[in-house]
Amino acid sequence: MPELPVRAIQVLADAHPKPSHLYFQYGTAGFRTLGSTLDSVLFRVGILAGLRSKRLDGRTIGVMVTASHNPEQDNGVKLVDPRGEMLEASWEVHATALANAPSTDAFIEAVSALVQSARIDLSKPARVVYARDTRPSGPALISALEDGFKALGVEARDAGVTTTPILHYLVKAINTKGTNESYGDDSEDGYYTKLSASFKKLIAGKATPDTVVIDCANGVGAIAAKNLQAYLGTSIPLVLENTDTTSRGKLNDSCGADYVKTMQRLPPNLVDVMKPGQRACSLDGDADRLMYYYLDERGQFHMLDGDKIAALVAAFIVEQVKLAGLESEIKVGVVQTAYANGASTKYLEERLPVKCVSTGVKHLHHAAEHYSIGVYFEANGHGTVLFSPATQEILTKHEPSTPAQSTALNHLINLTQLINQTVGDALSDMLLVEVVLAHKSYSGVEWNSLYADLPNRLVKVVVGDRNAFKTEDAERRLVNPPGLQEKIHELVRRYEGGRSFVRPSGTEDVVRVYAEAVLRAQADELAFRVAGLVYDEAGGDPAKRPK
Ligand code: G16
Repeated sequence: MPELPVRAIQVLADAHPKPSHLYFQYGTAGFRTLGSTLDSVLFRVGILAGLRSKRLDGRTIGVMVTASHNPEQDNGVKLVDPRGEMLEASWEVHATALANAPSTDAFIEAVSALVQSARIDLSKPARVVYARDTRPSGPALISALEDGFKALGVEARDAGVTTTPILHYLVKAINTKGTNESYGDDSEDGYYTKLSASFKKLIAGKATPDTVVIDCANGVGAIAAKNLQAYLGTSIPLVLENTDTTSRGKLNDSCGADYVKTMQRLPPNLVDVMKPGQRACSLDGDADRLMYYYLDERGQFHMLDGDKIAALVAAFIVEQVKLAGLESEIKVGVVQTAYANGASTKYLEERLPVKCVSTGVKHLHHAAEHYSIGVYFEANGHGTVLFSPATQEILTKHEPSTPAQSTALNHLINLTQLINQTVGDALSDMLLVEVVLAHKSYSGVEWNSLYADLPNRLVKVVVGDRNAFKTEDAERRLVNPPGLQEKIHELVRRYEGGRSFVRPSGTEDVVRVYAEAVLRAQADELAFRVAGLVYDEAGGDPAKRPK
């Protein structure tokens, strides 16, 4: 039985010491904090990824180095399991334990303990594919990660600078290669070919979509969008904005999906670019989130967020399932989080089953797997559609009895190719939205009028210890600090259509407060009053109280 390469780990681990004063937590989207503090974490994740692969008989694990929508100085790392999904929850605990071992010796002990407890056969191969976004701290962190691979003897494939969804695609494509579940060629070319070919089939015979402006957040999405544009050719005119991936300080700065969603306004530099009625969308820093919007004739901004995307896409899929004559066999459902606008939940619940789960793609993804076709989107624009294996089989075997059924069946099959089912993918989702709009002959205006959003406000509160805030019921109720939920209830009752909840962020050191109400001023007031309660509870400085 081979032993752990203790000596190699020791030498290299000593070169990547853990900062003694920091605690790292594998949260909603992996480890995420200031890039300059993550060197030891990346080294250790290199080893952890190798062990995970050995545990899974040498299947390929993905490692993505990114901090997505966070500021440029942040960075992070997340692991991707063989089917292209987020790391299994039980291993998040191992990740946190390894990252926090205080010394090289303690780290080696933690690794040995993991090998024993998870019954890892060290004779198995370890295979990893890894990538990073465009952050300046990326190259140094990648080299720490590579030292981790070296220490354990991992066969590592460098996917270079690419988007999170492309890395997820590669992981699944590598692990399904040569099987009858093949997800596509395991290369970026395979990804672009799959998306563009299915898009072209889906819009064949429809009017060419109007020009779409894409705000690339000055991140890696700019590179991928440019590549995709070449594959799409003239099938859809795209104008790429915020594509500066090299100047310091530009990433996610006054642009990108998170800026648009939280500020509820256009990135300032698009003001002169967009024409009335024209559709535009924003990607985030690693291109897994998508936010659509347009300006009306009066120049007023209208946002089409993840909830609106879910409504548009779910209704279209339900319609195609019916047209294909598969209504009794294929059940479509939607998964949302507490951030979903109340109006969207009402709209969807009148049409199909809807489930609410905690924030974090992994929660939505798992819940969506329970439907034949599960549509999941977070309001922030992160989401996708999952077709269960049984559904995919029905689609390939079903024999349509009319030409109309045959057309709808082909649309559904092409959708399974267009949609990146491993994780939310801004570029794949953008093409999906454009397909549905082309089929329905909708502009942004018709899409937006599916339902009217309740005015809402999201506020961040900086507190001493966000872990003091604990929630239940899919984060809709606070159980700690004691008594605070009652005070929130008391406030909410005074607002017509009022709803508010408080939860600790898993990616930033803040507590988030969401509120909605029938009137804009009331939603704002409710959010700031609840934020005030949170701030007081956390013993914050009265001078910095949210107002
Ligand atoms: C990540 C997660 C999302 C989550 C978001 C915000 O997104 O993948 O599921 O909604 O963080 O999480 P929190 O409110 O806990 O900070 P991304 O795009 O940053 O990877």
